Amino acid sequence: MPFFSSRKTIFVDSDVLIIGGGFAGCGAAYESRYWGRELKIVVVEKANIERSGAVAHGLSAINCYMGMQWGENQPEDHVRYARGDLMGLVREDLVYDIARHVDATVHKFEEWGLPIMRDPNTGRYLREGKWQIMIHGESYKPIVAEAAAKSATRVYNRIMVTHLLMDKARPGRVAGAVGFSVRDGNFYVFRAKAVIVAAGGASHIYRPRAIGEGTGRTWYAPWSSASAYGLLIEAGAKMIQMENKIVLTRFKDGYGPVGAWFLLLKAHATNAYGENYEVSRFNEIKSLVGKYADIKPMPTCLRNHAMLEEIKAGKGPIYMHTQQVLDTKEKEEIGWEDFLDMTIGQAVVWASQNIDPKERASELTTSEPYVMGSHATCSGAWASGPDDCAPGDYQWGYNRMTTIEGLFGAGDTIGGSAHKFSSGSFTEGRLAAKSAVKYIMDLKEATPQVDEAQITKLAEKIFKPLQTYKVGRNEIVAGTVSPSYLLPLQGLQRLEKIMDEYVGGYTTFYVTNEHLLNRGLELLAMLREDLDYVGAEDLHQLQRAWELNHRVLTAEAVARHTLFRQETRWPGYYYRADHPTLDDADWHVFTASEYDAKADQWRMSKLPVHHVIE
Ligand code: SFD
Ligand code: AMP
Repeated sequence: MPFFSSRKTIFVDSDVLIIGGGFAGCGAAYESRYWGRELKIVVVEKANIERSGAVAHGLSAINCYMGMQWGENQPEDHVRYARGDLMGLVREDLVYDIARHVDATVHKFEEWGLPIMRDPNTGRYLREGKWQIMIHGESYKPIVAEAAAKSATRVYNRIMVTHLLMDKARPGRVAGAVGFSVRDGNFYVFRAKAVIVAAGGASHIYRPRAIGEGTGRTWYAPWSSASAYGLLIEAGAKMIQMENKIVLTRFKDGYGPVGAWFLLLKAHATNAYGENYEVSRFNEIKSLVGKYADIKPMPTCLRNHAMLEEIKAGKGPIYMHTQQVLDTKEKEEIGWEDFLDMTIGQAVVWASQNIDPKERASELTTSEPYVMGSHATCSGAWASGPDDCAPGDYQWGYNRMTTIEGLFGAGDTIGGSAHKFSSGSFTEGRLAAKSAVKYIMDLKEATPQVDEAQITKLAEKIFKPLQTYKVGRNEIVAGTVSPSYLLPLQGLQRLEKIMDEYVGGYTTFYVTNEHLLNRGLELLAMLREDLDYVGAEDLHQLQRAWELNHRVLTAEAVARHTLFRQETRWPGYYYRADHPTLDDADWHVFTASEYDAKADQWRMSKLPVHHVIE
């Protein structure tokens, strides 16, 4: 094993190990220190926490803020909102838990230097909408990361975590994680008493609309590579709602978000003939989803659905009428800053296509699907809830602990609680950390034992793509097609094509059925076999290889859950053409899966949806 034996193995012991220093990871680091003054708290991050994760480039709004100090909203209201938007299915205990603590998080952000816009008339935070507030957020991530860096004992940047480790003595318990440095190629073994996975959601599971050199342009960050799910699935954690992928309505080509335009600037969208399609299609939507069509505001998936039907009917392009609302200098500034803070590419589209938003409308379209746990969607791990408000069967230990002992999660990692966004993800990181520290204190045990033989085997596996490339490269004189390996990018493109064509991507208008899904699963199985032959030219490509592994495992979970749920619960996110309507009698439930890596088998089940808020 030449590629492994020539590398240094570095062992790092900690009390709390946080995988991923994005929003949830930063929250976890901050709160671990608060409750565990003497503990060794380690953050391991594949990029650099100063500018990593979905918020790397900044944001222009905080989308989850109650405003309880001004009596604006109560946590119960937020549960009703998230439940309605997700067509009835959320973990109300988890949503409530975040909602009751999220304001305190936002106040911390302001204290740490985040400029939050104020309404000059009231002095309160400037509302974008009922739940959202506007920020000058280009430096949102560095501000939040600084607090995390000061809290952690040590932050290990540029280390890609590839696998979780289990306790040698107690196989159901987590013991740490392994990964490699993307800079010097050293192999890292992290041993910890409790692990918090906060490794973000997934883009590039589905073929993006952008092509060629623009392929990296997606709405969710291209570096959100499904590790939160891949790591957990491989370890056998129970996952839920993996079929609940999200499709976003976005400004065409730049993927600029629409919230500030609809809610703050009060712009409206029409088809090419000036018709308000959400109004004209209401009765049709009602016949599809019944009472769910009456929810206010109209659930995100149904808004997508109305738009998709217009496009299919040949009434596109769909236009956001920016020109009707930018009637003052202040509004024009807000419009531009919305993109410059968060999605600079959209401002570039305007500049490069001679679009002055105060002169003419801009096109909207729907994105490719993403897998996330923090937006208007809730894929992720099944987690134990808070002890004061979770129903009995939602509670088996510590808050936010997954079905694996000692393994916690937050942000995109945790399923069932939609509408957390940046502030809610940080808050959930805090909640997970508080209970992880309690778990460690209660346990009073030494660091779990890891299996040396397992570690050596993993190391060989992790570095194998470098060897595969080095040997196989000799068989070709030019180009990238080799008889002995496939490159990470080739694997990624194959994955995206399978998911797009068989599991409801944009080229099929998000439609799939049992036959397509079964064929997709066959093709995914072949892709998984081929992952043993990925070749990596350098450490950067080695990271791509492991990101691909996490994406493929996540994609399989998505396909299996989509096959399992025999209804169309979220038209506009995806359609089961063979079960075209919503079916509350059989499917007012969470879908769950557990993967047994040794046997390579998936177990699917239903879990009850309890309504704890009226
Ligand atoms: O409007 C490993 N989001 C928005 N949230 C808001 O509050 N307001 C907005 O305005 C938002 N908008 C928005 C948003 C995201 C994006 C991309 C755009 C616009 C263009 C959503 C939030 O960003 C999101 O909810 C949170 O960031 C989720 O937090 P978290 O912690 O679950 O994910 P993360 O921040 O991406 O962090 C993950 C970290 O893990 C690292 N990582 N490290 C080591 N090993 C591995 N294998 C790893 N895999 C991943 C990552 O590098 C990262 O640091 S709007 O459009 O909705
Ligand atoms: P977006 O910019 O699309 O990510 O949206 C930001 C926030 O506004 C999220 O909380 C969305 O759910 C919400 N939102 C966006 N568009 C609308 C709309 N037309 N009606 C109600 N809420 C919306």
